[in-house]
Amino acid sequence: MQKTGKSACPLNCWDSCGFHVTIENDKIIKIDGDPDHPITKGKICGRGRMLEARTNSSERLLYPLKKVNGQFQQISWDQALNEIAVKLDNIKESYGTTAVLHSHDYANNGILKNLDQRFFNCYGGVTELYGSLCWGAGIEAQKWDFGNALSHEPEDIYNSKNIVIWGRNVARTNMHFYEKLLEVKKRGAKLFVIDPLANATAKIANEHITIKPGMDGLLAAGIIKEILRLGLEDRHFLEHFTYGFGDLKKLLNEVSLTKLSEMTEVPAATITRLAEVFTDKPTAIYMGLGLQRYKNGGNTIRLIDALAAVSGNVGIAGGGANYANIQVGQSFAFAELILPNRRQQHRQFSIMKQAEEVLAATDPEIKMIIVTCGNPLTQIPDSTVVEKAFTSVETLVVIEQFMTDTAKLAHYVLPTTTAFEEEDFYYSSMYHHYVNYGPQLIQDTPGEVKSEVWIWTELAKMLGFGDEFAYTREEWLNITLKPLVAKGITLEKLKKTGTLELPVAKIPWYDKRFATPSGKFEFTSQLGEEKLGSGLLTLSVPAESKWTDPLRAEKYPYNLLTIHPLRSNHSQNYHLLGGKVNLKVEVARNIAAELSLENGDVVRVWNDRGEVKGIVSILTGAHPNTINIDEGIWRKFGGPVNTLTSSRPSDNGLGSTLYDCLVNIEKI
Ligand SMILES: Nc1nc2c(c(=O)[nH]1)N[C@H]1C(S)=C(S)[C@@H](COP(=O)(O)OP(=O)(O)OC[C@H]3O[C@@H](n4cnc5c(=O)[nH]c(N)nc54)[C@H](O)[C@@H]3O)O[C@H]1N2
Ligand SMILES: Nc1nc2c(c(=O)[nH]1)N[C@H]1C(S)=C(S)[C@@H](COP(=O)(O)OP(=O)(O)OC[C@H]3O[C@@H](n4cnc5c(=O)[nH]c(N)nc54)[C@H](O)[C@@H]3O)O[C@H]1N2
Ligand code: SF4
Ligand SMILES: [Mo]
Repeated sequence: MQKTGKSACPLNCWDSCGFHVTIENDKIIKIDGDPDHPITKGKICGRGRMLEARTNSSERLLYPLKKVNGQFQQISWDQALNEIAVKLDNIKESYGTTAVLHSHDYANNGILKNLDQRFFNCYGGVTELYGSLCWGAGIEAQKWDFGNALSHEPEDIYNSKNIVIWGRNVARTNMHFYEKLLEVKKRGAKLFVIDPLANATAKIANEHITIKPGMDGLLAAGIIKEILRLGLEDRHFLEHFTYGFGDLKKLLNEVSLTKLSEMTEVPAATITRLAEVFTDKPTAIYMGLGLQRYKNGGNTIRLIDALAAVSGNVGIAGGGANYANIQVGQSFAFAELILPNRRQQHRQFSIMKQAEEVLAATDPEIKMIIVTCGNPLTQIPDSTVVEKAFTSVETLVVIEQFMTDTAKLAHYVLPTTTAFEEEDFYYSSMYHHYVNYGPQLIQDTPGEVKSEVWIWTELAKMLGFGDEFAYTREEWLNITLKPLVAKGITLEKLKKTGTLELPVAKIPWYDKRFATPSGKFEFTSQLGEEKLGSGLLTLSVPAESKWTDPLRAEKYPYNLLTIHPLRSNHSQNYHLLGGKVNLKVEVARNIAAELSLENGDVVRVWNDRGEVKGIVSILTGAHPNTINIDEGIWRKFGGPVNTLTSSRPSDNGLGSTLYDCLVNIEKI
């Protein structure tokens, strides 16, 4: 018998969609959008639909595995967890708990996925990761400028006269925002896209401005310079609500528009025209995460924030420097869930540099790595070093749904449930502010897969802190919702409606009271000063460019972007696409012309970190000297592209520099 139920997409994505799932005989048959969801309104993408294939796939991991003499053998849960618990106990005794590294990312947006942190804190505190491959540089930047990284509610787009999509691949990565862009454009709003690639969003724009990768901060500086020259700045805002504007003016006086145009490779006349666009208010900026994955990423976002401030687009309807919406995640009771105070020892590795840090660690050495919700072999920069590090430890435990490149290296692989096999709620701090409920729709889970909540609970019992895990799912979910109950958000209501609006600011900073030390928008950041010795804005450029490293730029003359794939969420869907997956090397026209490359040619792309081979596809409208290879590709399909990328952290230490990468290319 068929029945349908509401659920939600668990994937790490801007959109956080509501689902309508069809089930027959305890099996997922089909996934559609939930038409009642206020934001996603019944539409979902192929990655969401593919969760059906993900759940029903014959390639799923169904039993605990242990590697014996280089081969995986099926073992019982009892054996797997007992052996892991004994190792954890011994490590604690002999080396201290920080000899364990918890390597994770955010492959699943369920709130209870964070219970891994509770487990490690109660164990005594392990080596944890700090920073983010994804958006770390920009989040930190906005904390310096505004005090937090907040976005306007999705409906506010209807108030914008001009919309600038700055390095966000909306049509591909944020489909419901794309729908809105089509709508507001029809109503007369003007759309500008600033991006080195002529992506599908650029195709619907009134104007597409291509730029040399990593140079967006300088473009923002140029636009501010022109706004000031033309006398178009918002003097009232600058005078009353900002701090450090004099420092910015001084910085801009040091550089000419001609120089900024030369470095950004954006014509000076375009920069002047953009000054008029930004001051023809309200103009909204929607930044993507691509533009901050550079050495200068934090400073880039800060200069774009500064542009929003100088042009008077901060805290007004239809404006905003929209980047992320951290207030969504900040709504829940995290500390009660993860118990940070329980840890007795503590060590942190940078997420970008975790491999190098594992290899270098001495006090104590890393004896065990436990991987949750992540696939470091494909997703972390400089894969050669990642592989070396992850094969160097005595014990690697990977909790997974599939035999990924990372799982292949493990000593123990623990098979876990998919979203529809456990109850949770889902949210994303990227775009909209609704939390979605995901019930357990499948009762009889395949093979011996277990939820992570079960895994942590059992391990906690074995290690003597079972009390900290003696809660039902309902109780766990209620703990996280505690701060919201007074505002009418309860689990009961969420179960009934499937989605609830969180009580967050819809037009951030409308009262012009900022969460910075000065209470103002800070062009010169006091937090930056305190943390890194200087909070001044700079005219910094990427680490791999002709301006910073001419020798490298001569050897490796092309900028490599590794943007997010259309049909996969990172590495999660490639193996489910059916047919052969090829590594596509997209090259700007000028590269094809210079090297006589044609569509379909097989090429080698390399630098001093590694190489990949793939098939040429020539891009129209891309900025000269730009190459793109989509990220997430498994080794068996020709990846990982992170063989080429650098683990260097961003300027403020908290972001990756995945797109700050020079390469060479040749036909083979
Ligand atoms: N289909 C799909 N959707 C996804 C994901 C996925 O894997 N697949 N992943 C989700 C996740 S986790 C994230 S973080 C988001 C990311 O969402 P986006 O920010 O939209 O995507 P990215 O691929 O990170 O960034 C790519 C965009 O930035 C541009 N870009 C790169 N460098 C520069 C630059 O220097 N300047 C400018 N102006 N633009 C630049 C690229 O050309 C591209 O258009 O997407 C989410 N949605
Ligand atoms: N070169 C390059 N590298 C990048 C990026 C880029 O743009 N370019 N983007 C970066 C960004 S923005 C991000 S967010 C990261 C994402 O990096 P990851 O989060 O590591 O990537 P995913 O492929 O989404 O997921 C990793 C694994 O989690 C597993 N998984 C799914 N659900 C669950 C679950 O519930 N429990 C457990 N234990 N496992 C689960 C999946 O099977 C998958 O193998 O990649 C980063 N890496
Ligand atoms: S991946 Fe994103 S757009 Fe696709 S269904 Fe999930 S939340 Fe929606
Ligand atoms: Mo991400």
